[in-house]
Amino acid sequence: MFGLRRTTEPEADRLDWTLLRTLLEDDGANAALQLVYPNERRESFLAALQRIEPSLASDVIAAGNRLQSATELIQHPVVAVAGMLNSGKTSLVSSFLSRIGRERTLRGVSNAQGTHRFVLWLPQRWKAEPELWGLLLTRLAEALGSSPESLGETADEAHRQYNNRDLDASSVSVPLIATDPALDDVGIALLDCPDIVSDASLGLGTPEQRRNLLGRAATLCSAFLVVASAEQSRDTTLADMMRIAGELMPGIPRLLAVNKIRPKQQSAAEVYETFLPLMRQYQIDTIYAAYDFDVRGSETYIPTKLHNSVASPITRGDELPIFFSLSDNPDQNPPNAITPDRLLGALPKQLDRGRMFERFRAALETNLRVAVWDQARVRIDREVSAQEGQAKSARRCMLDVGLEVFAIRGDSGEIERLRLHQSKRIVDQLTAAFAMTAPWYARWSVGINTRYRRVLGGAGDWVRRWLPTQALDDKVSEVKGHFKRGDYGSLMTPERLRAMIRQHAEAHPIDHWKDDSPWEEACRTAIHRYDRDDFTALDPYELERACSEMWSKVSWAEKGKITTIPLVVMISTFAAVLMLPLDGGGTAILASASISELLAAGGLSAAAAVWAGGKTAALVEQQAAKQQLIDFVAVLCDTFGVARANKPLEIRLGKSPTILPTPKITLREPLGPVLTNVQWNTAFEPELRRRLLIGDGK
Ligand SMILES: Nc1nc2c(ncn2[C@@H]2O[C@H](COP(=O)(O)OP(=O)(O)OP(=O)(O)O)[C@@H](O)[C@H]2O)c(=O)[nH]1
Ligand SMILES: [Mg+2]
Repeated sequence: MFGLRRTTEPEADRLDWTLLRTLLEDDGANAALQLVYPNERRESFLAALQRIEPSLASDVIAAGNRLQSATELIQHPVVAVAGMLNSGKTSLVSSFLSRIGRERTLRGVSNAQGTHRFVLWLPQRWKAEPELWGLLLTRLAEALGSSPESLGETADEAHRQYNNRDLDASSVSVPLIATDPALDDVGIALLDCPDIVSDASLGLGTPEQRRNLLGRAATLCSAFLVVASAEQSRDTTLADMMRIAGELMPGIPRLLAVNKIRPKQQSAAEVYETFLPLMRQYQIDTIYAAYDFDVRGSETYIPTKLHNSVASPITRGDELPIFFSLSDNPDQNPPNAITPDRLLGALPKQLDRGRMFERFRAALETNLRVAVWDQARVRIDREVSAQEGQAKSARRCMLDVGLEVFAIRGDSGEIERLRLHQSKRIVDQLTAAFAMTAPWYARWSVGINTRYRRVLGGAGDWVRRWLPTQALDDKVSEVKGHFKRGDYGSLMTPERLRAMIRQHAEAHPIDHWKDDSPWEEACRTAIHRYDRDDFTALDPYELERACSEMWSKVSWAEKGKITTIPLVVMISTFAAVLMLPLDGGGTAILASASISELLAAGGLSAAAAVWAGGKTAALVEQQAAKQQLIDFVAVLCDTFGVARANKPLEIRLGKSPTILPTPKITLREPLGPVLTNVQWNTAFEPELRRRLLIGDGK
């Protein structure tokens, strides 16, 4: 799951939480994320997680702290004693305690004797070391989410706490702690857990809540002992518990204690057989068993004389089960003699502390790796992809709007060519180029003189000075009529832009813009910005060539007289386009049209046809139109708070795919809601793998 990890040299292979945490909190060169839009900055892994899903951030930190403190608690293992309802968990724990300790535990079959809190029994000696004690309490509180409470010294007080009599369901998570001198020599702590099936109607926590708590408590424990009674081998809760232990603390030893065996009903060998499948499925290290002390005939089977634990001996009156490890060889189980080392009481002495700790630490490392790599990283990645997806959708919407404005489509909807935004600059260029290249007989009617060729840069002024007002007025209303009716070109107002965005957003949503976002203002601003910032120009040399070609094709000689279209009509058409926004009562109008559409709108259909067929004309016009289209899309993205695409967009123009140029128009501030664009910092992942000790082959 985590690629190749060397298992030799354990020291070198240890996951260092302090080192890892530094990386997770780095918001500099090794930061996890780069926020590229609206402002470039870096964000650390933990900060991003905190922003996206705070609970995962706490999980990561908790898993890290657990690993850290485990190292400090290396010599002080805790064994969880969990299991089925009434199976004898508390009895098993009691068997390790002194007589006084046993009296403080609460045992019994009725609910009034049930364990409804987590009770951690610790060697008394541990309390004498304040630093150790503090660490233990902190860990316990961290694991269960509440600070522990001391178990009462008197039996009555302790029983009330065990049974959670005076409190409510929420205190299931407040652990109880007690010390016992009998555990000093045992050298381990025992965590007596409540069952995980108790009915929620008792007001003592739902099974769900208890299961969850057991999982959290499991992270404290370097071994897991599950208790069941002999007839519970097929109970699914038992398998559940084994699974919880395995999933939450992978690799730590799992032991099974089968209680209340009745010799008349089952032999030890049969018990072994019955639990064998469970043992195999969950890699249970050892099965312990205890005969029911309360039934006639058990006496010969219970190994009472072998008691070797430092705890008080268990005698018949104590009503405590005596567990011994089951052998797969029937001859080596009671009533035949067993050796003292097979008693559960001998287990703590036999545990290989070094090995146990290695497994414990490995489990906590795995948990930390899962929390960081499988959960947190995946969650952040999901967020990054979701944002990228949203940005893509929004950009696509903007491109479609742009195409609706700029594209001239054929019958089957394919894009034949692109229109030009008829900016002042473009119109001036057209006026100048057509005027400069016009033959003398076309120019004659406006008295244009070759002298003007050099000064035609300011065509607008020239137009105003030379064109008769009436002719211009007529042309304006004619051209405007065509644009308005949609015969030629397109006129865009803020209202139309808004309608277009809404319509295209149905297929490609702009999720970050809501109904109450400032649509009107944004649409007005976008049009205004584009009109002001669009400096696209036609290639002057190519334009001149295209114009000359056109003039040569529209002029002809007939009966000795040379005929051509009058330049004055053409120029007044161009001038009319510039008047459109003014005539609309404001500047928030964009007129776009191809040059041939423009000529046609001015009534110059012959010129329109010739221009449309010209190769140079198409080239010079399309080049500028592509730039204008992508600049328009960029302005929409800027205004609506979407990062511009980081690679060129592609459209189908005619029959072939065409890569659009990159936008040149000035980048401006977003005007309403913004879709932040976040990306992984490429330097981060290799470093994270290194610190998590994950190979590259994942
Ligand atoms: N007959 C018999 N009773 C046993 C044996 N072991 C435990 N008990 C009894 O079973 C009852 C339940 O034992 P507990 O130790 O309280 O069981 P528990 O698993 O802690 O129970 P909860 O905490 O309520 O889930 C007590 O009355 C014990 O005395 C046994 O081997 N034989
Ligand atoms: Mg109990």
